[in-house]
Amino acid sequence: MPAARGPAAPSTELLIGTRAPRIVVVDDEPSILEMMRLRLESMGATVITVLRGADAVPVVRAQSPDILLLDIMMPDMDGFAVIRALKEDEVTRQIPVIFMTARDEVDSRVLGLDLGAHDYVTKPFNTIELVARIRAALRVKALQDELTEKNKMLEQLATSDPLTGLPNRRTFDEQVYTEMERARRNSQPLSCLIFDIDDFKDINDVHGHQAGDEVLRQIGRVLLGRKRRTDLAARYGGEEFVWLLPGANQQAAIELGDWLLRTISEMEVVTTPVSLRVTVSIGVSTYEPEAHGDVPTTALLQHADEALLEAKRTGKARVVFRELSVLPEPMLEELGQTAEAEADDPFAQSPGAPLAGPANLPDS
Ligand code: GH3
Ligand code: MG
Ligand code: MG
Repeated sequence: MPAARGPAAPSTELLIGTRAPRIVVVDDEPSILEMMRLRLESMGATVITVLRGADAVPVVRAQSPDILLLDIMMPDMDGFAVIRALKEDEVTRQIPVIFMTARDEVDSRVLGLDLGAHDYVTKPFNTIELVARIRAALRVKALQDELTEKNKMLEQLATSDPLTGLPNRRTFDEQVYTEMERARRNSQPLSCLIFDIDDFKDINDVHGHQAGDEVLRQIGRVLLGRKRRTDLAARYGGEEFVWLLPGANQQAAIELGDWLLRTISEMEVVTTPVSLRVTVSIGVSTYEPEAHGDVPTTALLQHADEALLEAKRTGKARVVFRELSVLPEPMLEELGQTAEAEADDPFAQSPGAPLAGPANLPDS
């Protein structure tokens, strides 16, 4: 469909910096398409022409042009229907649309603008006016793209940890909620590992903060290298990490905890002037929807954290599993309210929640 031929010496009137803008032109009249192609290509644009209204949406989706020039009156699918479809789609919503209409009707212009068109031009075209309007639309598109890019960066900053590149606590707290819901719906287990570097303060004190940072980065790489696509591994706090395992039952989670314990303790962290070794303490808990029913969203992490404290208390460098407690209905309600009130602190101990005894694991 697109043809890359152009006149020998194209002008640069439409260039965005040094980039040729991509323009899709939709019209049911072949002679108009051809004329637009020649004109716009001669000004430095890359032009894709579409003869049928019904083809416009898929072509725009596939080509993601900088702007769309759209005829209104077309037999199979008119321009209004096309713009409606484009505005409904997240991916194509931002692309500025300029309506082209032969008719001098105010009504259809108004409707077009109301449907989200950026502008309109009237056939037959005055070239100078056409170019000015296209340039204005391209400027808007460039600003929008810049804004989208910046928003992406802000989103990245707000949701991930710059040192390790892992998602941060905020992301984890949001995701754990979704994953608990999903586990419940699908009657699938959901496990959680939370671990903390042992005596990390000493490492900073003895070897310096840079060395400590390198330990954190290397642990981040271990997690990124091993985690499954559906897992969520995050840096939860200073030297604390969490790993959420959809589909993993108690046994699978404990095995992974053992693997993590071994891998980290065998890992050599190369820093100048020395290489270091660290150990971690790991707390594990598993939510089995069929056994535990509706528990508060915070319960899984809370029990894993209890297990982590237990691991620290009993000598560090170990994995401890803690069974999620099954609560009678009235207590659940109470706990539900408590969990909501203390949503900011998922570690908050809920009053009156009896916890099952820790099931300690064979040392590895
Ligand atoms: P425990 O075995 O009980 O966990 O003892 P610990 O020394 O690891 O724990 P503590 O809470 O006393 O100290 C944690 C240390 O982690 C203190 C803090 O300065 C350090 N830390 C937190 N965030 C970072 C970081 O981003 N980089 C570095 N280098 N250190 C950090
Ligand atoms: Mg027409
Ligand atoms: Mg620590």
